[in-house]
Amino acid sequence: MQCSKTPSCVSFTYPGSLHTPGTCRGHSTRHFSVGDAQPTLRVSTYLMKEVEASNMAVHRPASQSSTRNHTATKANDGSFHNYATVNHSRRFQCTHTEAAAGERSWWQVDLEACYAILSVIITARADCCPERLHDFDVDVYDKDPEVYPGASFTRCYHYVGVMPAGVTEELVCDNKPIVGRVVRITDAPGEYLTLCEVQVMAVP
Ligand SMILES: [Ca+2]
Repeated sequence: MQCSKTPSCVSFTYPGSLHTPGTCRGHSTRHFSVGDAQPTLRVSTYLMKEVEASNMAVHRPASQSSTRNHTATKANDGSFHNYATVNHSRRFQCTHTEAAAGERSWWQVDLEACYAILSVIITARADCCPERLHDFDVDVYDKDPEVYPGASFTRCYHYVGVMPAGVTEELVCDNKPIVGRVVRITDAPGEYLTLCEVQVMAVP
């Protein structure tokens, strides 16, 4: 399935400028230019519906490159616990892949429909080894790259350096909004990938 690249009704809450009022499927809308306030963005015009982005990832199908005891669903279960152990219960709260030299571990979520994706919010592990999550990519696909190897993607964000332990950080997509349905996070080579929660902020 291909996602339409020209959504007629999208909305976001980032800076920009409002233009002519209009309507879209019965909703009051305005044309909205992206890029006026942030000149590094590509300038595009969309017809806006007055809704805010919300997290579309929670409880959607998630998978990862490999599993070291802790499943991919831990990163979109709606829980923001970011410790491997809570009160010494040994109940791991986050995902965990294997690691292999030269291989890039990944985690992904299928939103099960096309959305206009504005940002991805990542909650990092707090109790150990933050250095494993660094220089990673956040990419948006029209279709599941597990099923369609080599599927094209649009890069939402390239994170430079190490994500600090335990933080929850919003990564606003470059050239937003990006229309797609699968969001994949791919770590630097040779690392175990652990994510405690991933929110995909998007609108239909
Ligand atoms: Ca979680």
